Amino acid sequence: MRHPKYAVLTVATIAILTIPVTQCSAQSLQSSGSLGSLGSSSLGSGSLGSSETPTEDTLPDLSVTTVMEGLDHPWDVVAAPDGAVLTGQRSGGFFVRRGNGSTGPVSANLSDLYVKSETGLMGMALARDFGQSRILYTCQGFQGGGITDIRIAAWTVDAGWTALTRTGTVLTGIPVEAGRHGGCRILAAQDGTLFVGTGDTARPTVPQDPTSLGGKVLHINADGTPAAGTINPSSPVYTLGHRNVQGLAVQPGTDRVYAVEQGTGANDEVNLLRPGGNYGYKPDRGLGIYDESVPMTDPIRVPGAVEAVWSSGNSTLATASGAFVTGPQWGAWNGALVMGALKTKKLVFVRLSDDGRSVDALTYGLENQFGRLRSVTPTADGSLLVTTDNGTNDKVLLVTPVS
Ligand SMILES: [Ca+2]
Repeated sequence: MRHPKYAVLTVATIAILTIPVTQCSAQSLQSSGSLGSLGSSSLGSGSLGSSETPTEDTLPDLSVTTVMEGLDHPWDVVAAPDGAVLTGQRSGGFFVRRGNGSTGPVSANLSDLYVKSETGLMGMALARDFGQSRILYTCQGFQGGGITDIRIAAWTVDAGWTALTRTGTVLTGIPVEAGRHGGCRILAAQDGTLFVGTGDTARPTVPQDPTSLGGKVLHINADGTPAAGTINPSSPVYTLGHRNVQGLAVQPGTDRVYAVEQGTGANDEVNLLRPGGNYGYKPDRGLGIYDESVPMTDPIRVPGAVEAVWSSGNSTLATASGAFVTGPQWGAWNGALVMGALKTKKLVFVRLSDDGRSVDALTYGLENQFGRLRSVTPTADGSLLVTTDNGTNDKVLLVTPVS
């Protein structure tokens, strides 16, 4: 019998939709309703252990503003210190809303962008010293000179947010096949290093192959060399045994790095990363076959596999990103990890235990209000930027809790 450790909580609601972008018309949104349709089978990981007393911690009402719209699969979004918000479409093209409110494209040479299926222009991160350096990193499909891979590019952007200029290639050789499970998330750590979450390209041996950069979390210096603490000093592989890492976040006030993966037919995962950890995905049970019936974490076939901090149980939500929300405006959810969910079209908030190794509470926001939700990025004032992934009139949203 399964006993989800976290509570089934009172509904999160959306209160207000304000539209600053010229073409929009205001509309009111209704409450997202009861979570009653989500039984415990949808909510929990049996690995979380004993039940505990449900809490009644309600997520604050969420005010939602459209920052940009009319986009095609904006994968990631970053918030700059000058108030600019930049997104990139998976199919190519950067778009900005500047601090002065003006919006528009940002020119960039993406002539070598490889776009196929889930792969294209994906993760973005501002360098920690962006205010001085104006450096942006992207993770993108590449095709040129007979090579097709996924790589990390470095760019600088001008003060007026009109043009991105490619300054170099930080890392090459992240594998790509037909585009499925291409990853790819970039996390700029406080010390200037980069964590990179990659996908396994839907090939059976990639996640457990220490020589492949697919199905891994990589840790590199800004020049692309392996950061200290990787499994092999000559390799950027930091952790292995992943399916498709699409969320990476550092917990504020700690040095804990969490990774978010989409499950197969079950068990989306939140994982607490530790150097050298093997997270137990091994889809090579049949020779040459990508066997997605294997567990997301398989301690039998992967001895020592690191169990997930949280998993979604018998179904998947399709968690595609992760970030921590901070500030008293989030009430009882101050400090929670939030994930964008594609299939189930909502934000998923989980509150971690003090030791960071389990989840104490879970709730949802924006359910079925804006379609599939891809990325979540905190802003300096504690709000949350969210990208939609619907393929038609996609948006960047600004989500602010209302006390
Ligand atoms: Ca796992």
